[in-house]
Amino acid sequence: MKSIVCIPTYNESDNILRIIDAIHDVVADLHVLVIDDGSPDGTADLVRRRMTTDERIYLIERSGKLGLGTAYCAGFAEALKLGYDRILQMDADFSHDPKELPRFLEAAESYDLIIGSRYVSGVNVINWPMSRLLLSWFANLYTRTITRMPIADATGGFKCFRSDVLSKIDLTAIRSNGYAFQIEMNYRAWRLGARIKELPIIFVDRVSGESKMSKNIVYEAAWLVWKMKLITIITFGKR
Ligand SMILES: Nc1nc2c(ncn2[C@@H]2O[C@H](COP(=O)(O)OP(=O)(O)O)[C@@H](O)[C@H]2O)c(=O)[nH]1
Ligand SMILES: [Mg+2]
Repeated sequence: MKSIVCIPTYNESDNILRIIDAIHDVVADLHVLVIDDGSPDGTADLVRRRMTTDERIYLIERSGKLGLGTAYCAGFAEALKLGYDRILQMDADFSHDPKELPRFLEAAESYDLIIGSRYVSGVNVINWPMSRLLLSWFANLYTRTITRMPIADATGGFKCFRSDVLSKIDLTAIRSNGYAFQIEMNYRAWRLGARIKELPIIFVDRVSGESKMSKNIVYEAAWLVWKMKLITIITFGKR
């Protein structure tokens, strides 16, 4: 089984090499694909330099900040093209603990989509302001209520797809970007009948660098949930 983890980056020069090292300390043969959006802080330069001595690392460089969703899609398409069987995703900022990676890989033996979940056993978020935690928690309640998708944490970004399911999702049709992107991918996988497993994880807010979260990301997700629901009703006549 060939596995790769996609890491989107925008101004992660404080984190990117440290996270790659931390990943390889845990799973030495896990390949890493960084998708950088022309970070002004030189994130891509650091990765490129490291690639000269480490064949486990790949880099996609895009011209500017084109958004998280399209960054993932570019990464997933490349990973599928390169023939990986398990395609993981995580953030560069240590909010997702690389020590969890073996659990994801093990779960991928029996599931098609594994989601690192902050809300599957209580609330496992450290150092977020209460306002952000409440927003995230209610966003998930909202998503679950409208879509009826049985996922406690549909907005998280620590996940693993088996390639057979990922390759059935039309990545070129995906337009959403922030939280909406995570919801849309889960929803599409779920509608395809993917076997989904939520693994409890602890999410720790970043220490270095800045968050790229914005209000628009929340509006986008709020609208997307209805859009997906309506498309499903129109296409399949199902609720
Ligand atoms: N390539 C790319 N990566 C991004 C973009 N926006 C955010 N990221 C990366 O996506 C991950 C999650 O973003 P972050 O700002 O930590 O979001 P938060 O944890 O929700 O506050 C980090 O690795 C960011 O560097 C983007 O527009 N393009
Ligand atoms: Mg973050």
